[in-house]
Amino acid sequence: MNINIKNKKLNNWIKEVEDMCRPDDVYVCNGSTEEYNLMMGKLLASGSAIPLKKRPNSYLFRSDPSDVARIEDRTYLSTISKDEAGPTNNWIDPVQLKETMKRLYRGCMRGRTMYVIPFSMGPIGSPISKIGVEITDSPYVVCNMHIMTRVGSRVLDLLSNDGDFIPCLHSVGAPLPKGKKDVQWPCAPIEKKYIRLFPEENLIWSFGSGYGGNALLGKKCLALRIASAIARREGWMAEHMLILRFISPEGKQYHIAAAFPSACGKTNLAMMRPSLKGWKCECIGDDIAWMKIGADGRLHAINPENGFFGVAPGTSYSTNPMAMDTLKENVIFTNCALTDDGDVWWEGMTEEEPSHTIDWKGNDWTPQSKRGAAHPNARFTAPASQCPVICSDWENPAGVPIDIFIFGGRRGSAVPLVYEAFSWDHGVFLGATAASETTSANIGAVGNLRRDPFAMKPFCGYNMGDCFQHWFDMGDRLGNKAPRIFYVNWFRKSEDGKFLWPGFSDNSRVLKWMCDRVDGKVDAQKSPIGFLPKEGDLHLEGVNMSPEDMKELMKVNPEEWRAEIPGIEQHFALFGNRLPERLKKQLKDFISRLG
Ligand code: OXD
Ligand code: MN
Repeated sequence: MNINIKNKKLNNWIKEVEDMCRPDDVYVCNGSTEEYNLMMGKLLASGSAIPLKKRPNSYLFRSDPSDVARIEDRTYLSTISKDEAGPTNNWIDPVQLKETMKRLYRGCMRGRTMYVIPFSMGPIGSPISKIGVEITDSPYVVCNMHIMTRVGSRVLDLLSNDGDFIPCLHSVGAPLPKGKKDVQWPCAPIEKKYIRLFPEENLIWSFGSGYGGNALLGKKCLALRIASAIARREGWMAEHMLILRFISPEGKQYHIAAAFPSACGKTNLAMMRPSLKGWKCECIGDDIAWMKIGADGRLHAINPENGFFGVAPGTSYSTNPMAMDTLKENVIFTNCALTDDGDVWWEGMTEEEPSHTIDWKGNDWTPQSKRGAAHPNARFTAPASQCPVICSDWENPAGVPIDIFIFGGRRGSAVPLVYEAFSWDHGVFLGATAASETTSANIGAVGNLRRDPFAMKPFCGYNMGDCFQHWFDMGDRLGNKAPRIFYVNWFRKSEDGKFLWPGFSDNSRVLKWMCDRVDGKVDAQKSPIGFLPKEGDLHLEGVNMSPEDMKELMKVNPEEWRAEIPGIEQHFALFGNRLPERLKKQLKDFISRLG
C-alpha cells in the first residue's frame, strides 16, 4: 500500500476486502492531477481510452454492449425486513444475497490493482458533506470519481484515526488471469451483476458493472439511496433534483429545484440560456440536491457532486450551449461515436451528420447505417467548475434557499405545459403520482409509462410510503416558508406526433410565470389538476407557435385525467398501511374536482 492510513475502521476494511478479493496490489488515491494522468496512462496503454485530438485532455471509452446503463432490475435494497424496502425496491433475503455476493467477490480482483478512493460528497469539511471510501478495481472508475466527487488526501486527514465514512465496494467482476491481455471494458455477465445497498448499515456493494451509477458509487448509491435514508432519519432531504438560480432583469434571485426522471432534461434546464430578455440562469447542480432547513426556517440546498455525468445524445449548441462549452476539455466520454478527425459525435449534436464515424461498438458507421452512432445513453463526465454559467455559490456550504420545486416527466399526452399545486399537500400528491415514459438511462424497455414518485423510484433508500410521509413532515416544519410546488411537461405532442412546445431556452418563460406566482404578481386559473396560467401571463412573444397549438399544449381534458385514476389507485394500493391518510384525501379531492 502506497500511503499509511491512520483510520482504524478504514484499515480494517481494506484488509478485509483485500483478503476476500485478492488483488495484485493496493493503491490509495490522493486525488492529484498526476494520479489522474497515471490512471489515464494505464487506460491508454490497455487500449481502453481513446485520446481525442479535438479536445485537450479528453478521452473516449466504449463499454461492453451488456453494460450501457443503470441496472434497476439488479439493484437490491438489503434491509432486514422486506417491508422497510417497500414495494418500489427489489429485495432479496439479505443473508442469502450476502452469501451469493461474497462468493462472487472471492478472488475477483486477481491480476488487478485494488484502488482505495477517499471522497467527499459536498465540499470537503462542510458540515452537510458526507465522506465515502470507494474500493474499486477499475482505473476508469478512479478517473470518473476524480471528476464527479472531491477525491483526496484531505479526506483521509479529515477521517483521522476514528472518523466515520460510508464504505462503497466495487468490482468489475473480471479477474485477469496472468499473462492474459485485458479486454477494453472488463465487466461480468448480466446475471452476475449486482448493486446492493444496506441503508441500515450505511454500506454499498456493487459487482460486475463498470458503468455510471452502477460503478461511480458516490452518485446514485451514496448521494441518493443511502443519503435519502439518512436524510429521513435526520430530518432533511436527498432528492433527484437539479438546482438553478434564476435571476430577473432587476437582479432578483430565485432558486429552483426540479425533479425529473433520468434523461428527461435536468442538465438542459440546469444550464439554460433564457430566451426571455434580461433573465439569467446559473447552474448549481444538474442531478442531486441535499436540502436542510436553515436557521431562517427556509429549505437550503447544496449539490453534493463535483461534476456532471450527463446524457450526450441530444446535447448541442442549440439545445444546451453551456453544456457544449463545458465539454471543450478535460472530459471523459463514454459510448459516443468517434469522428474521422478525432472528435466525439452523437445524434443531435450537429445539424448535419458526419459522413462517417466509428460507432460506440467500434464499427464503421455512415448516415445510411440503420443503427445509432452513439448509444442513446452515451455520457460525458465533466468538471462542474468548467460550466460557463456555474453559480458563484455552487460550493457554498450554506446552500441556497429554495423558492420553487418542480416535478415533471415525459408525457406525450394529457399533462399541460405547466400548472401549480393548490397547497403543499397537493404538491406532495403531484410528486407522489408523477409518471413518465421510461428512457434508456436504465436497461429495459423505453417509452413505457411508469409512476416515478419524486423521480426517486430507482433511488429511494427506504419504503416509498414513508417517503410520502417524510414530504408531509418536511412541509409541516417549513410551514409558510415551504417552496411553492409546480408540475411541468415539456414533451406534450400534437395529434400528428410532434412536440408542441419548443422547450430549452423557452422554458425560461415557464420559470418566469412561476416566479410571478411566488411574488403574487399574477393570478391563476383554477382547474381540476391545479392552477393554470391565465391567458397572457405566460410571456410568449417570439415563440414560434400557433394559438391552436398553445391551446392544445395547455388543455386539461377531464376525460383523460379520469382515465389516470385507476393507475393512481393501483399505485397507491401498493403501499398498504404506509400510505399517508393525507394522500388518500388528496386523491379523493382530485376525483371530486374532476366530477
Ligand atoms: C443519472 C441517471 O445518471 O439518473 O443521473 O441515470
Ligand atoms: Mn440522475
